[in-house]
Amino acid sequence: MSASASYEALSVETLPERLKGVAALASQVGADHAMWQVQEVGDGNLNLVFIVTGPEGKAVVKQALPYVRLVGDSWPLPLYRAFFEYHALTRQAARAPGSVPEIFYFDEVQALIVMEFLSPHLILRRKLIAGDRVDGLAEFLGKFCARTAFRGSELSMKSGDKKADVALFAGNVDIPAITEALVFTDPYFSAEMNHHTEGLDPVVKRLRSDVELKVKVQQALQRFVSNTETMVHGDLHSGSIMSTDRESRVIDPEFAQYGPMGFDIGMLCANFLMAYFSQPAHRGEDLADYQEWILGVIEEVCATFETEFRHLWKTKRTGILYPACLFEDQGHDSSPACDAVLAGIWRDAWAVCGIEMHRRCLSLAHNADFEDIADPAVRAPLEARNLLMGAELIHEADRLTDASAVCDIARDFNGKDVL
Ligand code: SR1
Ligand code: MG
Repeated sequence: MSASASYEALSVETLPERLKGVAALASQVGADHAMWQVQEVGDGNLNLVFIVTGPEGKAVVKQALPYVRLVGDSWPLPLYRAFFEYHALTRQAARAPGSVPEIFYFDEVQALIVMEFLSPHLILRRKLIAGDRVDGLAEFLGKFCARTAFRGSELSMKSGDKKADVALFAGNVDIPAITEALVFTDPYFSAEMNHHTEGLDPVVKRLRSDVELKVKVQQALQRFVSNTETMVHGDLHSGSIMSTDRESRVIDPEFAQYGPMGFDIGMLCANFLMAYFSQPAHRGEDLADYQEWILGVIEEVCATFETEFRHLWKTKRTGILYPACLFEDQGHDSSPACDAVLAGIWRDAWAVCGIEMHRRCLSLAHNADFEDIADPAVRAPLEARNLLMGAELIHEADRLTDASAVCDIARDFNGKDVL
């Protein structure tokens, strides 16, 4: 495919002919493109995702569409998001080695990335709905969040490099705008694309009339748009993680931007909490055990994040922030400064966590954890627990001591009839 050809969406039929000249793809699957079998497997909200199978192996071809797939061409979306996804993947690979799929090829004009086919990995959200456990999941995710948060900030980066990267990612305008609207704004009024489960009206009314809550959410949005602390994945939910029974990778960073260090871990914990609250509709006898396993993952993700962040603080603090010349070199302990930075991260994280719990039940893009529950009479009370806990997290974000306190709140809501 010529690099100068104008953009054209691929199809199962056209892909072999159009990509036969991409050596990086041929070297993965085999050179004879007549032998390639192509499946389109994209189940996300935005893109085309093809699995190409050839005599020598498999690869994934991900291509952006010029509109939001979930909605259709009435909602145009720039192709340049593939550029930011590609650059985010290269940074995540450098900052948290082994955490993302290997990238073989990027074509900016065609907005496509050829990457490693992960097998036998499945989307984590599907595994959580099925009741599967993943060894090492919490340690992997805690380290991913801590390493990308720390190494994408001036705690680690040279000031000039950080500024250049912030400037580069500032070009990713329309994708973060989706988050600004769908995550931080739409849940709190009757926005056009919103929908929620029948029966939830009293809870929705309560949230939308809570002015203090709306102020706290707007404060979180203000930090999201103006605080360029680190490069965040920007959409780190259980649909952006692929796992086997013992190995995981993070995918899909097209929402990457420079933002608050607590954003990713907050969104991630929200998705585990939604998995937790939805379990009564998915499990039988093993319900209590499995729910406790999920809470254990949340606690371990957060504990690993703290341990890894403190370790990086002690051993890799090479940036302009909290330099050794002001602390260790003068015989002054910098741990209280690290404690204060972590306290700010958790404050942001728990607010984002509550907001994500709201948007997945009230805004446009819901999640399968709840959506797969066919009966609204079963779904609504589970979503209500989730929504009210989300509000408590937003209100209490400054005061929450740690993840075990958050898990205790979840246990409390899980035992209540709130609708
Ligand atoms: C219109 S895009 C809706 C959602 O899908 C993505 O995965 C993000 O979560 C976004 O908010
Ligand atoms: Mg995605």
